[in-house]
Amino acid sequence: MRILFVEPPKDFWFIMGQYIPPPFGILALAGYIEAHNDSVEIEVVDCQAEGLDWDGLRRRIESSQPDVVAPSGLSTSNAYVVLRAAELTKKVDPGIMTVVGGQHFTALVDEALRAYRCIDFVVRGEGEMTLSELVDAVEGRGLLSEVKGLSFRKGGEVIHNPDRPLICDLGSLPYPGYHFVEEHMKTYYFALMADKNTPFAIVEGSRGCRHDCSYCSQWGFWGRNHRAKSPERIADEMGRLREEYGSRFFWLTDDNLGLGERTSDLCNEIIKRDLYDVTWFCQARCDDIVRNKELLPKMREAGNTWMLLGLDSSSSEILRSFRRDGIDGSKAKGAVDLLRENDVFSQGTFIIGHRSDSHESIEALRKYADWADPDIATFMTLTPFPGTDIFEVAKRRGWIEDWNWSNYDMVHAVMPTERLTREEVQEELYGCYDSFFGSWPRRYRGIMSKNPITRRTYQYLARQAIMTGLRKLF
Ligand code: B12
Repeated sequence: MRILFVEPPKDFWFIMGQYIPPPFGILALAGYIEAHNDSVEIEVVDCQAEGLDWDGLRRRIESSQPDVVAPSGLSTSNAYVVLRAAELTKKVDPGIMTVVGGQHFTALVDEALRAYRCIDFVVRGEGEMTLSELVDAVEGRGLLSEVKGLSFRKGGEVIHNPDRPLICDLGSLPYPGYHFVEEHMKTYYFALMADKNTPFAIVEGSRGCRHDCSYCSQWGFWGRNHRAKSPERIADEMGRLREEYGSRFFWLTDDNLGLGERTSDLCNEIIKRDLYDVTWFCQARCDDIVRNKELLPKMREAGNTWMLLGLDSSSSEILRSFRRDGIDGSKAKGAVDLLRENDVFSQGTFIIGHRSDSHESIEALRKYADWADPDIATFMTLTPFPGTDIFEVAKRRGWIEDWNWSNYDMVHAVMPTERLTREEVQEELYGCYDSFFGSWPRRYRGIMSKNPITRRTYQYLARQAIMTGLRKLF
């Protein structure tokens, strides 16, 4: 059997500048299938890295003649490109099996299988074992009805097999299949976070999160039990990527690195391996940063140059309704200051469009962002991702005005608030970027900064790339 994993052509998220990311989700799956399904031949086509459009992808499917096409899921905003890849596959040959997965199709599995005949199978939740057993069943070594985590159509009916328990030990997973995209490894880059000439790779440190922020689809998908790879394993993955492909900038996928002993051990491992020229990005909570401030110099020494912090809101009611216990103004400001003292670039994210938001409350948020003063602020609209509590409430109460999944990228407003129309929320988002980055002292400080990341980021902003992108949304 031959499986073609596909990263379809799609737009990049302009807020973060220019980048080409490795399609980590399907590389993890490809690595697992290679290790567990001897009979399978694997190919990965990455349309971003190869510069392929839809016609190019059609030609690749034709020439590869796969038995199965499996497009990468990632986010709700990619739902249509996944469907388009499945549809294209069926046009090339209706006999090719299509399998989709990831957060969006897991949350809306029933609707997806009923509405889109181009999808044969949905793998719900964690993909590795379910896909592997699906392959076995299709090859006659098992029954479809016994593959946990699988949904499909049978006759006129949609069948949902029972859920699959999560893999207990992430260390048991094979190394991700980066060798399937070996020829592109020098093509992957993240211009702002490293630079265009620094090969970029994604390293998965853990799955799941112990927190349960109401807008986040992660904890519902992976569960609240946080499963982590060991520090040795993570550093080994970094080391191998460095050695085999020259990767020197890593994005750690952990939703919350949870600064503490594990992070300290990870830094020790990186330092021990003498990965002196690598840098890395992570996401962390500001309360953890403040609590573990003594760890920051070691993190910087180990190459951590950029940290993303969810600062969210200045309103304690909104923070409470997001279930952001432990986050407040003093932690936010404290964390940003500590990162600056330790020469780590801080990206603070803020959310507008809560049901209670008004022009005044968003103005207060702008002032808060200005005061907290992260190196960059990323303002986002509250987006009801399927699978979240917010989605369920918003759907039930009829708040969602825009059902175009491509717009679920947190820069399109898809819901109004009690006091603002959807268009006003969108206009306010523009106002937030304009107020933060329009500040001349901040721009001057950025462009003149000694820190190359800060300089690069503000040069990108100075070219008005974000503002132009945002304006085009109207
Ligand atoms: C790295 C990352 C990025 C990178 C790019 C990654 C890439 N590969 O292209 C960048 C920075 C570019 C990015 C951009 C965006 N991202 Co992002 N990103 C992540 C992050 C941190 C890690 C993704 C990852 O590799 N995870 C590990 C892999 C193994 O998990 P996975 O992809 O889910 O795949 C597993 C299963 O889902 C399933 N599966 C997935 N696809 C498929 C397909 C098949 C066929 C099968 C069988 C199974 C399957 O099997 C896999 C193995 O178990 C996640 C958070 C997280 N920790 O996962 C957010 C996350 C995916 N991003 C998110 C969002 C919203 C975005 C953006 C819209 C921007 C934004 N506002 O943040 C853009 C969209 C860009 C675009 N056009 O694609 C949200 C998605 C929420 C949602 N429900 O839609 C997440 C969950 C963050 C969050 N906490 O909310 N992102």
